[in-house]
Amino acid sequence: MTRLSAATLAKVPAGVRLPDYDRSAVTAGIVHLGIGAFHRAHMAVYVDDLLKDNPDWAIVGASLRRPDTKEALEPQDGLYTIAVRDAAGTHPRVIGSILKVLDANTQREELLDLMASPQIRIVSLTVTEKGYCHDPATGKLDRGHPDIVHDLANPETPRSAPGMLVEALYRRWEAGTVPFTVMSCDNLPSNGETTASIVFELALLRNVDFSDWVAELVNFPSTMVDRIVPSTTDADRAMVTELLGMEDAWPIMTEPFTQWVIQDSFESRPPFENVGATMTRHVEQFERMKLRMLNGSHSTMAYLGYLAGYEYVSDVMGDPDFVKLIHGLMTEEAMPTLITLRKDNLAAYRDELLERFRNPALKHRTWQIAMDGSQKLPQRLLGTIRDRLAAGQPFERLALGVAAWMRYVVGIDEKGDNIDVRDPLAMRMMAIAAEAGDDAEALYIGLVALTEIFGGDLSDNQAFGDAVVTHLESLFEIGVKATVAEVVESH
Ligand code: CS2
Repeated sequence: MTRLSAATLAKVPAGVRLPDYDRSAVTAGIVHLGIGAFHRAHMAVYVDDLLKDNPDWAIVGASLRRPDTKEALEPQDGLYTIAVRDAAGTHPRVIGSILKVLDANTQREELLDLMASPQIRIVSLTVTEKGYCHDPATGKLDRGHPDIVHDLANPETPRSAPGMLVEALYRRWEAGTVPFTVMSCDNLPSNGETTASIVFELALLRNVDFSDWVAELVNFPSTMVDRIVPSTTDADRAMVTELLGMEDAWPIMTEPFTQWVIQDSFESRPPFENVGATMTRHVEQFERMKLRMLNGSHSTMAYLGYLAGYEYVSDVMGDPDFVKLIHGLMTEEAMPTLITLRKDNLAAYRDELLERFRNPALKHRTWQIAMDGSQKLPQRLLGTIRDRLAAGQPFERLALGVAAWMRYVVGIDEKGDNIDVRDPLAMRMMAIAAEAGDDAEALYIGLVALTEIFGGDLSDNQAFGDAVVTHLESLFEIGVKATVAEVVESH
């Protein structure tokens, strides 16, 4: 079967939107580390909209872990389809903004050389929470992380994303080239500052003068990124192939909604505001709103929903008790902590989120969201809980989210089947769970001692412990659905 590529693009049926610029005339201005589905449904689409008027801002992507994206996109000359889906239908569009994908493991020199060249003015990242090799509770570099240990010993052949940034910046410093802007697009709190402190610490361990240059000249704008992007399935691939009349090995399914808020602190950039991004000096409040409302709800739905047997977020939204729980979590517990935002804006944001979660065409698996909970909990639920505790206010639903995570990482569901728990701390968490058995208190004590998640403060907090253990006992004794029903009834 014909495959989507530069040569076959003209044969794509009318009705599928195509790049509106001459791809052979665009050049790369951005290197993107972590060329996963999210980036291709988000930033790459904004850049696709930019290229007609700003042809020197295309993207070269790099995959740091697996070569699968490169292998799929290479025969397609970087072209792929995004299928925007909701109840009203599917809208396919071919994206052309990614010129090339490099595999960091086998093409490291080529990648570092490109990152060091003056033509690259932005290096952006979606390497997921764990890709920052940091301590999620404090945001500081984890010097004991195996990839960081490797990169400290072998700075010229780095493996980690922070190590790649530092080596490329070092080469620019040595060559007298102005630095690129580092733009994190991951769901971390203050992602610019967090990245800056990690990169700066690594740079300092490399060379003091170089670290001064980094501190003085490198921009690390924070961003808030938002678009729901489920993993692509074989059925999705078949659907897109049918729509295109030719094969696309790596299409992306996503929703109509998209949002990008960027801290307006750097000059060498394309006019992102012309293609729908919001440039602002106050990105933190958007980030916090999104992490606490969208992602906090997502994680809570993921753990509870998975255990209750709901495969997709839209299934969870079909259960009225779960909807009440999530509505209450946002309205009563998260929104009051977002004091810099107007209440009516927040209520509208909440309602829009509930609508997005309901999207029946988006097969967003609870298992997918459940991944890497140890890296996600701090910014999604624990920060909100800290604020509630400090204000002396209740946080019952948030505590249920944390308890559901603890129940989930035990690795056995309510039917006695194994759960495929994916998390950098999975081995440690499962050992803790094996020791605790179904003793809720022992499980809590074991898990809360992971201070890289809970910090020293929550580990020692009696009110936090009481709230989580009460829910955990209930999850073990009466199960998820009955626990959720009891919690929503009590309000
Ligand atoms: C999700 C996010 O997988 C997850 O953890 O909560 O990927 C979420 O879909 C995005 O942040 C939406 O912008």
